[in-house]
Amino acid sequence: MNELNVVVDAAKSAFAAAVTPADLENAKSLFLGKSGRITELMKGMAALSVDEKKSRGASINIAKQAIENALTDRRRALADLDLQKQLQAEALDVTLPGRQRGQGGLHPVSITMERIESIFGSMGFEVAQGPEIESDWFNFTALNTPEDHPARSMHDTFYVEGGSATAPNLLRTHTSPMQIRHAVQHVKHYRSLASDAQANQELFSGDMPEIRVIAPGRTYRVDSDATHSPMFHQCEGLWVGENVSFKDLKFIFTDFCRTFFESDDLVLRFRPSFFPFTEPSAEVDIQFQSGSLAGRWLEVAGSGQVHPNVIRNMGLDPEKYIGFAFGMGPDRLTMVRYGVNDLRLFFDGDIRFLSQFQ
Ligand code: 2NL
Repeated sequence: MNELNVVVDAAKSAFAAAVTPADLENAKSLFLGKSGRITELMKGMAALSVDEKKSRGASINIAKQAIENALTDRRRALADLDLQKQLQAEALDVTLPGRQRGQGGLHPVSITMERIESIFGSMGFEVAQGPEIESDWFNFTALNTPEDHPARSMHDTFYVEGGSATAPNLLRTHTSPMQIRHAVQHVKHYRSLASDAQANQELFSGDMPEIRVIAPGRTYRVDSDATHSPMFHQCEGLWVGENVSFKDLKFIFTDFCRTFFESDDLVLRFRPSFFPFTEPSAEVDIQFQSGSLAGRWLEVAGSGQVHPNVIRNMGLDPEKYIGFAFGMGPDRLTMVRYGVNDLRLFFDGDIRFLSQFQ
């Protein structure tokens, strides 16, 4: 092998051994620098004849060109390698699933509340919502609850600041106070319409439209175990008119239960009971005739004919007006509908439980 090829090969392997651009520039100067091998070979031509210089010079130039080409190739290869490394380091795995925002949904008890509102709404009932901090009057006295009733004790009810010394404010223990508020407003509204009509000699009979209302919402009692939570939900219903009877209550409540539980294979039982605000009073039990709950009586509501004292506290004459009322627990209805056995699951906020209802 001639010595020029040896130099070119040496340069190629020096360039190949260089792993960084700095290595490569050092290797370059060994061959192409001021005192590099090629420069030395050029200098060595001084003693040659003109003809020899021509052919030797041409050969050296070819060798130099080959070295320069090898250098350019290696520079490009190192730059490519560098780019590859950088690309690898900054690589994004586009097949990874993105970070998604979890989609929210309604709480099972809220689903029940919405169903109750929509079913009673379709039967002509208004929905009344109001304060969770109530006065003693609306929560107890207006509802014919005696001074010595156990519900009025500190053991059963959360009392809060406000109100009077003898009758402090409280967290409502049922949603009936909202129905009293609604009834009082309703009565006032139609009385003022009637008196305006009379003053203006307009044609208005003065007859008050029936009160048909439900009051859904949060309620509070000092109670906490597997089937009682200090905060729970209630939905009460009230129907007052001149020609309302227990059969109307039975009819709408039967219809409600069959729609709510999506089963016509279901019967109701009205069992005599006692509440201070109704007389007579009855517990409402339901029984499925088929399916996994068949044969068991399940208590779903309390009900009764509104006590004359309560009718009077609405501003109405109990000799003329008659009312029917009921109260149910949406938490319990939700447990029955979905087969949940512990009430506390509704209030623990565990996403694994709650997401099953979406
Ligand atoms: C129960 C008992 C009941 C009522 C609620 C009511 C409301 C007014 C007047 C008279 Cl404004 N009564 N509500 C009547 C009977 C029973 O609920 O055990 N609820 C879960």
